[in-house]
Amino acid sequence: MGAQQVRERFTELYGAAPEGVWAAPGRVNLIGEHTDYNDGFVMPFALPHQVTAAVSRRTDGVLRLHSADVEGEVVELVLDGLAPGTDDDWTAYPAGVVWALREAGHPVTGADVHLASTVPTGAGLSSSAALEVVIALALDDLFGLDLPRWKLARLCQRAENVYVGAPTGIMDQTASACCEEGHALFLDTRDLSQRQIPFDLAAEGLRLLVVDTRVKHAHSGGEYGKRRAGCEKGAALLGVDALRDVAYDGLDAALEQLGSAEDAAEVRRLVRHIVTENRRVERVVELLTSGDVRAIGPVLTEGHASLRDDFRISCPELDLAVDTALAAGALGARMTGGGFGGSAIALAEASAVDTLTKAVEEAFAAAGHTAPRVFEAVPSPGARRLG
Ligand code: GAF
Repeated sequence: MGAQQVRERFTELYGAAPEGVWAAPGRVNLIGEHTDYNDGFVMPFALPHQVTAAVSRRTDGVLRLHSADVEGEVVELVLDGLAPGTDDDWTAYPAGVVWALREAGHPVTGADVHLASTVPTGAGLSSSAALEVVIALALDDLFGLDLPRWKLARLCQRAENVYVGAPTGIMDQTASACCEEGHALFLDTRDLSQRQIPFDLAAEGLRLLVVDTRVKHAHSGGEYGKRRAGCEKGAALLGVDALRDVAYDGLDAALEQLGSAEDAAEVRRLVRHIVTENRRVERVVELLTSGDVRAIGPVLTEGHASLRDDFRISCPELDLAVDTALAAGALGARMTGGGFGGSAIALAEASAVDTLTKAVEEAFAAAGHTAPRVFEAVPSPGARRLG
């Protein structure tokens, strides 16, 4: 939805024009899955799909929220009453950001907000991070906080971890806050150092397709937390701060150290995924910076096998999307995001896009799955003020 429409709706709802309009995008993760809470590497890029927010300041300690995407009236919350676990619907994300900003000592005294999103929800494309980041950026601007982008991302992550109660890492919020058009973001989640890696698919005659399987996922459910706990157990057993500290060359020794007991098998699989996935991110960075874009395909596909077999977070629809895309000529394909549903991505020659899309749609129909949503992902700008 355009900035003008969001501005007009805000004016209708609140009786005065907003002070400004901001946008923050969803993301696709190219490679580096579940590595972010292991201090590892990730490589997302921003989608053109975004959350747009019209916002004005208030001085009376009240937060008013309205979304074009959710039925219902304006929701009114008192800032002093905001506390983790008190909201269990979409308002927890913006309210959580306000809570996190205030808890960190930033003088936010209230706001009126109207939102509209084009990021599919529950599709593994970071609709919640986009919602958090657009609020954080708007309040940062309006209250003159002047926080660096990485810090806004950290506060949004805190909102999600503590206020909403989802034990996620830092990737999605940083992607939404820091990505740049035409680039993928190589992020070291240990020290948050970043490199913008040029990723201009069109110039190479390539396309990246997203297949939203329409299988909804949620990170506040138990499986994401179980994987995280398993990785932390692996790090503790290996005597390292985080699995990031297990070198690729030392993987065999680490797996041996974990032993072969039945109950060690799961931790061994998790460790193997994280260590090999960090290596895959480095590999993709090397290939992209040397201009060998097509060669990242097999690395992406290898990442899918690791998520399916070692991390065990794929599902039949994601596997079908990946297998069908590969059989129809994709250079590489993998699930993207947290898993247990959501989206897959496929890298393909521009000339193969129609065949591939048709093949995936037909395979889903034949398997009796809900029709997937297939679209092209173009590396787009990160969060910004629109007016
Ligand atoms: C979700 C989480 F929010 C991220 O922090 C990350 O762990 C991702 O799953 C898996 O890579 O999107």
